[in-house]
Amino acid sequence: MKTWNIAGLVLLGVLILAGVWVLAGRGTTQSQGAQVIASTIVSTTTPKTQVEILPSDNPLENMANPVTVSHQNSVFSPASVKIKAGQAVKFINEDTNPVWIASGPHPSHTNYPGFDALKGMAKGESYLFVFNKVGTWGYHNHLAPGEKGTVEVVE
Ligand SMILES: [Cu+2]
Repeated sequence: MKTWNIAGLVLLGVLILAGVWVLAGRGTTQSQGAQVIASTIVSTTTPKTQVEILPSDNPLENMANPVTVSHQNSVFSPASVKIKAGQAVKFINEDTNPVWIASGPHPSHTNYPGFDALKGMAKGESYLFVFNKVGTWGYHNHLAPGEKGTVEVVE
């Protein structure tokens, strides 16, 4: 009887240790995930000059890791980016005035058919576009055509 109790206690102890180990393991995984997300945000928002990113073969991955261009104080930043074909660019409006991203020339937007948000986006909204065509593509804010930027797409 006494032996059985000791065996039961040992088994209980092992179960508790296993539970703690599983919980600790989950906690580590979550914090690593948060670090990866944080470093991605930092790396996509810091560059102020030209950036070049190798796209992966996976279109969904290219959509998930876009080059970021922000519109702030009526200026696109960075104003020109250089990317590989297949790379996504995410245009984010950080101004209170709406921004409508569109390919040149204004107002026909015919240089790169499809590269046109077709509407203004409010502050905090973004427009994601995957550039598959090689070339230098000028774009502008259709609601303030003097505000311009360039996306250079290379092989
Ligand atoms: Cu326009």
